[in-house]
Order: sequence, then structure tokens, then C-alpha cells
Amino acid sequence: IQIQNIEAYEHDLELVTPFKTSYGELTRKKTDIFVVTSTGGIQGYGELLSFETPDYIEETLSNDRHLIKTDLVPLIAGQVLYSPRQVRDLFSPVKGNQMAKSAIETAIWDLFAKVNELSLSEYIGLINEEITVGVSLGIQKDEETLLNIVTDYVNQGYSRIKLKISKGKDLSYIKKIREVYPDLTIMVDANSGYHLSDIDLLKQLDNYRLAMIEQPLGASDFYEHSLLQKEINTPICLDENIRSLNDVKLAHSIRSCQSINLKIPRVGGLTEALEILEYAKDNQLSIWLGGMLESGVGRSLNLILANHSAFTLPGDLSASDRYYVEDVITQSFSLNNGKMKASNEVGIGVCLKETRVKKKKYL
Ligand code: OSB
Ligand code: MG
Repeated sequence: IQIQNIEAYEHDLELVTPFKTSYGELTRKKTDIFVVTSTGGIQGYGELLSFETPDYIEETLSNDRHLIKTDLVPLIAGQVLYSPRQVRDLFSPVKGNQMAKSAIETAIWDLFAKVNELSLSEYIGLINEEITVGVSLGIQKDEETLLNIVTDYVNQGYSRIKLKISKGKDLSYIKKIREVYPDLTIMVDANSGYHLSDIDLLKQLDNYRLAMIEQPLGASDFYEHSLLQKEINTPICLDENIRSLNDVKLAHSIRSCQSINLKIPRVGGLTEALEILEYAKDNQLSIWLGGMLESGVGRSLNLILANHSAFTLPGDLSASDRYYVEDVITQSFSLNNGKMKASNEVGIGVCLKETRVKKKKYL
């Protein structure tokens, strides 16, 4: 196939509740839905997930919009594509900027599945089943507030809870939740809010039977995480610094972590994500699917990939009602006995709502 047209709808979505992390608070999220159209008139959808500010990782939405226009689109315009797996190599002259690449690459996967009249699950070779999922909860003003929120999500059926932590809003919060829920799978995410010098505090995490701590140290660090992992029993999971299969190999070989948070956008798309999953499986490395507060477009894709047999734990993949007041797709994903199921419709299986948001032409 050849790509004839690329456009993006620029949404500004309101979160159901503010999402606070060690680096900041979000009440809304801008998200661009890319629509890639083939010469045959078939459309694929992909979501651009970078944030407005470079506080999670360095990539930003405005830079990505620019880069897609000036650098990525010219690399695929006019090319004859026979597989979505070619896109990663076509984009290889551009270094980094994985989320920008992923927006286009995942749209092209959707497009190829649709051209073949298959669901993306079938196209990749995955079987949709009921998936046990988890929820990621932002930092709260006090322990009691967090406990009420955790209780609400446990009652909804979530069996794996991730708590965002930051310096000063950590041990007392974790202790409170662990006391009330002795058997709950609890993990924590520091979003690189600590330093190696906080080792005495980090060692105390071992008292709470946490499934893991995500990215305690630097957002691009591998070495200090490996030193920390030697000193604590709580498994370390890496998120921010995992941009490629090579990063997973590095982390695994120097023992920076015992688990990987895999996010499709953070590794540049589905081709790289699938290779990482194969590597994790071959090397018995714990891996689970992370989230980027996706709208329905990104979440539908995540839910499809969540069927991969390499995943060892429920992901940050929650029902639609946990995220936005209004979504960009006509369907919604709900929780059924703690589980969610991917769409079996063609491609990623979503219909975009009619919208009056700004539309930008890229090709
Ligand atoms: O660190 O995993 C993270 C959301 C945005 C940016 C970074 C992270 C997160 C989450 C939420 O934890 C996961 C989700 O439910 O989408
Ligand atoms: Mg994280």
C-alpha cells in the first residue's frame, strides 16, 4: 500500500480526577489522533501520547507535532509498504522521539489489519481473552484520602493497584494501604523522584511486600538502579529509561531491574514492543503493560497487545470511566469481574466520534 493522506485531530481531554505524580499534576491531557489514509481509502488510527511538558521524559507534544511534519512524514510519503514492520526502519534516520514515531507506526498497523479485513489481534496472531487489569493512582493529600480511593477501586474489581509516590508521600501511605489490604498486589511508582542517597528510606519499602518499585532513580539511569537493586529486596521495575529492546537487554544484563514496564509509545511503536516481548519471554524477564493515560484509541491498542503471552502481571490498563469525562471513540471499555476484553472488530476496532476539534494536515 501507499499512504495518501495524514491528518491529526487535536483533542484536549478532561481527566475524571486530577493525576498527581512526583513531578507534577495533570487535570487535562492534550492528545492528537492521527488518521493515516491509504491510496485505497482505508484509514488507520494512531495516538500521539507525548505530554505538553518534558517532565515524564524529554519528548513533548509540540516538538513531536513539528518533527512528524518535517522529518517523519517525508520518510514514508511515496513509499510502497508491504508490511507495517517496515516503518521502524524507514524512521531509523530520525534518532529518538519514540512517541512521535509510534503515533504514525501504530496507525499503519491499524491500517494494514483493516486492508486485510482482520482485527489487529488476528493480524498480529494474538487471541483476545478476558484480561486481568490494574489501576495506577495519583498521589493524594493524605493517607485517608488514598485509602478511600483504593477501597473504591478494589470494590470495582481491580486486583492490582499501583500507587504513585514522592518523597514525603511514601512510607506512611504504603503502610496505611498494606494494613487494610494485607493480600492486595501493590506496586509503587516513583517517576524518578529519589536519589541513591535516599537508600535508607528505600530500604524500608521492603517491609510492605510490594510487587515492585517503578523507576525510583534517574529517568535515564541504568547504573545506579543496578546498585540500588543490590541493596533492596523489593524488585525494581524500569519505565522512563526503556526506549528500545537494547535498553531492555542492558537493564537485564547489568541487573538494573527485575521487571519491565512496556509502553508501546515509549518504545516507538508495536514492532519494537513485540520484539521486547519475545526477548522477555525467552529470558524469563517479568514484563507488564504500562499506560500513558491513553484515550480510547491508544487503550484499544494496549488491550489488544495485553493478550501477548509474555506478560507476567496485569498492566496499567483501566476501564474508560477511570480516565476522561469524554473520550474520542464511540465505544467504551468496562471492567467485568476485574477483567477487560479487547475489540474483535477490524483493525484496532474503534470508531472515532464526530468532532469539531482542530484538524491539522500532515500530508
Ligand atoms: O509512570 O507509568 C507512569 C501515566 C502517565 C505518565 C506516566 C505514567 C502514567 C501512569 C498511568 O502511571 C497509567 C495509565 O493508567 O495510563
Ligand atoms: Mg511509571
